[in-house]
Amino acid sequence: MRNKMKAAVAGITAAVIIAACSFTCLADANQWVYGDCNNDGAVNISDLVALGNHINKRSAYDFRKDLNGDGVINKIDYYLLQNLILRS
Ligand SMILES: [Ca+2]
Ligand SMILES: [Ca+2]
Repeated sequence: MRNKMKAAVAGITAAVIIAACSFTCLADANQWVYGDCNNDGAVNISDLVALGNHINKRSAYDFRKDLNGDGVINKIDYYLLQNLILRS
């Protein structure tokens, strides 16, 4: 009974380690900076211009420009980004 318990704990531990490693690898491969609308790795006035152009052209949805994550890209996201840049 104890051997089965030890084997179960070892299996669960291995699964947790593998899952943690996979998550870390995915996080590194998909690094994205909140507010980086033009995907250049920095958050600055260029992102505000990109977001403004996106709103004016009503371009296709892009998760990078949806700062509040409500599924819509609009002036609220623009103000959020504006505040983010002003505070940095
Ligand atoms: Ca950027
Ligand atoms: Ca939004």
